[in-house]
Amino acid sequence: MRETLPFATNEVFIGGRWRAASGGQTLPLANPSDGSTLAEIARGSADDVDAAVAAAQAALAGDWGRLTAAERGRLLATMGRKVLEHVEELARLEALDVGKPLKQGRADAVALARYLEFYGGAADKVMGETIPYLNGYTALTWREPHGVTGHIVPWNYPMQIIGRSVGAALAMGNACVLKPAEEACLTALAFARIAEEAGFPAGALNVVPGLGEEAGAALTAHAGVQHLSFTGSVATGRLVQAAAARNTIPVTLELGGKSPQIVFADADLDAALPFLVNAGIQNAGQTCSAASRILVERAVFDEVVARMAQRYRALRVGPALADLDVGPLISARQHEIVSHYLALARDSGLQVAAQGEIVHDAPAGGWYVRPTLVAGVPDRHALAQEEIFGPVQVVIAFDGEAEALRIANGTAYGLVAGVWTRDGSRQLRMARALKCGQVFVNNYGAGGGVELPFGGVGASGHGREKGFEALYGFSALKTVAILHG
Ligand code: TXE
Repeated sequence: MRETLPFATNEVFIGGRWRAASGGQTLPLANPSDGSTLAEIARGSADDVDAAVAAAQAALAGDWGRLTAAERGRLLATMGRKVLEHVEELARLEALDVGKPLKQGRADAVALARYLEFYGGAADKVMGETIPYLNGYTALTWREPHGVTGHIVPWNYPMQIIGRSVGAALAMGNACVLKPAEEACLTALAFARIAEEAGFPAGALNVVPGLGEEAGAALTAHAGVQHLSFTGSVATGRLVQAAAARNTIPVTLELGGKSPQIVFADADLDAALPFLVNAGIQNAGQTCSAASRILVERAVFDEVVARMAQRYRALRVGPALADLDVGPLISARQHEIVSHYLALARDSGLQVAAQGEIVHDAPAGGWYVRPTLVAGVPDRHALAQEEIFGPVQVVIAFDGEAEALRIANGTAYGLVAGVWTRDGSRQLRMARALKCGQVFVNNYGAGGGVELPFGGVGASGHGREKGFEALYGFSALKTVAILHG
């Protein structure tokens, strides 16, 4: 179904101007809820990336570079207020584009506003130090922007990921070139329009939609870029890191995970149950920090599986605007990947404990899958090791703390973990021993936590975004030692 969109979608935004991509080419943007074409977007080229980097450099040398930290913060705060005024419009765009239920789109728009408020408020609070040094010296540090920062964003949470990376980079005074995903980039374009309205100087933010191997690769290879921030797959993350190495620039990689929630027998199961399931099916499981593995102590294994299964059977899957529990997957390719794992579960004789239902009037062309709970999965099985990126959770039994840790730490990834136990000493022991970037105790924040530093270890990547910590990542520390006698 053709939807009416509030602005022209087939342009790049460079140096404060909207125009067609340099080659004049466009790409179709699919609507995951019915497979139709939602819009045409610009197919940005290497020439467009060149122009965007030049515009960012000009902004740094000009009006943008001259602003004080407080002025940058005020612009971000203004943008945050404008996002809040446009929550419904942004939520609808994100829902149509990504296929997520409207309520999730709304939550993402509010999270974007929070990032802008947070980084707006933080912009003028990044302090240096004075360092006791030799007699006759004053030594001090301050933080400077890297310069031009490149931001490669995936399709699963465009608003949130733009907020956490571009928001922090702008707060520190960098000029940004944003390459949204070819599968979903409407809210990246809306973000640029809101930045314009808020009064950001031309070139502070540039948006070049296009294919990963074209605009994306051109941005990562560009010698005029001083920092790269990438969220996406492990395979592409490695390419981005290799490109960054060729230009010897820092790179932040957030590459997803296979995050566990660990349920001990003494846990408050009533409190845990909603978190166990929601963190697996939120955004149709297409969440970097999805809790795709549920590890359960054997004494309560059957009870937890039965109670999770009950919730799964109540899940309704349908088009984004119907605003049910779960929407479609982003693309035919993602549908194939998830279907492959479901077939593998059947072929390996694994026990499907429960599935949700696709509503009978879901459009035939949409990429829907039934949310699926698979119980009693051996911890070395592919379903328990590989990121599926769909509404599929595996439940694994364990005996005691040591085995829980061995299984939890036993994948290539290490992004987030959840621990459910009433034992305070165990909470701390587990939090210390888990190999990952974030641990939630008696709660779990899939995709959330504007204030909380976030990032992975191992195949989940490195560098930290979100929270105050991101401001350090998006700046370089300079030390100054003055001999004054
Ligand atoms: O990722 P890609 P895809 C995982 C998830 C999913 C798989 C594949 O498991 O099934 O990755 O998804 C840009 N140089 N995650 O194919 O390719 C691309 O245009 C520079 C987890 O969508 O990594 C897009 O903007 N850029 C993840 C972005 O990279 C390139 C979220 C992500 O695309 C490029 C998404 C190149 N050569 C997928 N090739 C998470 N961590 O949350 C592509 N891109």
